[in-house]
Amino acid sequence: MSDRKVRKLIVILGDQLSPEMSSLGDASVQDVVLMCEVMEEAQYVRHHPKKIAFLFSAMRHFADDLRARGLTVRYVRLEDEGNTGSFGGEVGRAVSALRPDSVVVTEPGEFRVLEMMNGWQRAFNVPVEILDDDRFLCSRSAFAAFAGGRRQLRMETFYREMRVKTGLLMEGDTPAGGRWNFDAENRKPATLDLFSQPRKGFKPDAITQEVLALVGRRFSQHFGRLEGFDFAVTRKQAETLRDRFMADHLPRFGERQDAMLSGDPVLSHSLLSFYLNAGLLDPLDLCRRAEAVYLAGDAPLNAVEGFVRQIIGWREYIRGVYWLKMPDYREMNFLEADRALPDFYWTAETRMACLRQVITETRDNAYAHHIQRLMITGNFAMLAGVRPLEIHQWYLEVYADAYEWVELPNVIGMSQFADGGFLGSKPYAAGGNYINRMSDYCEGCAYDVRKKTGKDACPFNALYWDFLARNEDKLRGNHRLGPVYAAWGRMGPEQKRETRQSARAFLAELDALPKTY
Ligand code: FAD
Ligand code: DLZ
Ligand code: SF4
Repeated sequence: MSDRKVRKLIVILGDQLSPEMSSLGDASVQDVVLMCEVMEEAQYVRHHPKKIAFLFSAMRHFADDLRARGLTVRYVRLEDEGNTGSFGGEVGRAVSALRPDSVVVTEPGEFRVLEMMNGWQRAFNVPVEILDDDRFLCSRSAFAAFAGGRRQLRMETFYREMRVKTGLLMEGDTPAGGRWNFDAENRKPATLDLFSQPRKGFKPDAITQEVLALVGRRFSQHFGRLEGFDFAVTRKQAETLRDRFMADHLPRFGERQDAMLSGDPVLSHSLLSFYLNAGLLDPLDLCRRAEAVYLAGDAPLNAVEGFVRQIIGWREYIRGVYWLKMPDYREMNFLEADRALPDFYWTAETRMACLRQVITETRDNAYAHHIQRLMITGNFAMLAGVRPLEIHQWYLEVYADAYEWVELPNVIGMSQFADGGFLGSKPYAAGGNYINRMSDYCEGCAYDVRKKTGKDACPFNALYWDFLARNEDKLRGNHRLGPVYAAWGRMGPEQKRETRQSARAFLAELDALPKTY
């Protein structure tokens, strides 16, 4: 490696494991690919051990794929001698050792890392080219053009543009089935016929076993169980999961989207976000395959449209908002929430069965599906008034699909309404009734979902009204909340007092809990 002239040093990050990365565009034998396992990335937040194991193993497998393509890879393992522990340190070390003509990298998924990259040219005295990440269908500049000077954005408008742009589920100029959105058909409550077949994973191979030993040794103090790791770690394995989802679960994707059942952490969700976000699967390819299943008559339109909307709609929209609004977005706190994150988010020790269930699944699987994240852990944090930055950090640490570009707007905007309604039109706030309708959690709960106030009443009930009352001056003008404020207005003064007193008593108990994590 050291005797020949190196043209480009191509840097590939842990979530850039796609053969078609823009940085790999015209890669040749004259170039060197740099991949590095670094402590700074594993610990700037304390990632779930399953996420670290997944990425390290997938990175090692991807490096082997690149070598099989004839490329030279400089792969730095976590415990290799001389590992400086950071991206910047490793790029600097590689530049000194190889003296490349230039450094080439695809833009990262986090603002924090982009800032580092912007300093490399100066720090290492070498030209650095940062390319667009064209795995996304909407570039940062195209999204900025869409956003224009609007004060509020809406996903639905963006989504329609993406349908037209990609031609997905289009019949000429009109949407398949005559409607853009079939969500109204996708809200089936929790019933036992929604249970799905348990998902089969993969037995760890020798590379993964070595990584599991490393992660067990170095990251055992992080929240989350490493045991039972069975993720796909190669593109081929991820494609197997993709094909199983298309055949076995996509047809029922829509109707089960909002339901939650204790014995089934996945239902008909795809469980593909780990692989999409790390680059093992391609979003457009996934949508085209889903469309083909619909066209073949093997899945209904409401299911396929719902799935496609999540990917070319929500996923792209969320990324657009992230880059449009960073770095200020991270600090937003429209509702001025100021409570510490309750300790039970780290221990799952709470009498509230819904939170206990979702946090336990999160600890075990590094996964929870969308409604669990939004309407259980997110809803509770917002109702209780938890500081957005703290709950953001929790989400970034505990899910194996979490990278700031996708996690932050989902938390700050969608789930906490901390951006004041830039991303979504109203807060996703709900009391126990909603959770009871959409899940089987309340059956096993120490609290009574039908009771509104008092020590054994479901805490979500009083917290819901307390949240609305507490934030009335900020939220009353929101037209989508008109009916709920009207309902609050109809309550008698005694009922209001009792409700708010019940919420205050619960929150005081919460604040008195010891902090152990
Ligand atoms: P499915 O339900 O099968 O959906 C298919 C795909 O659509 C997903 O794989 C994902 O790529 C995409 N998708 C669906 N909803 C969204 C969305 N709101 N934003 C972006 N993409 C979406 N998603 C992440 O990938 N990483 C995160 O860190 C993350 N944090 C979240 C935090 C909160 C508070 C909330 C409410 C949502 C978050 N999401 C996040 C979005 C969503 O919950 C996950 O993408 C989804 O649960 C992943 O599981 P799945 O692959 O089974 O998804
Ligand atoms: C999440 C993560 C972790 C835990 N470790 C590494 C690593 O050691 N090396 C690496 O290249 N990437 C890692 N990642 C993913 C990065 O954090 C991610 O690429 C950036 O946050 C940009 O999205
Ligand atoms: Fe959650 Fe309330 Fe139902 Fe208990 S009763 S599971 S706290 S919603």
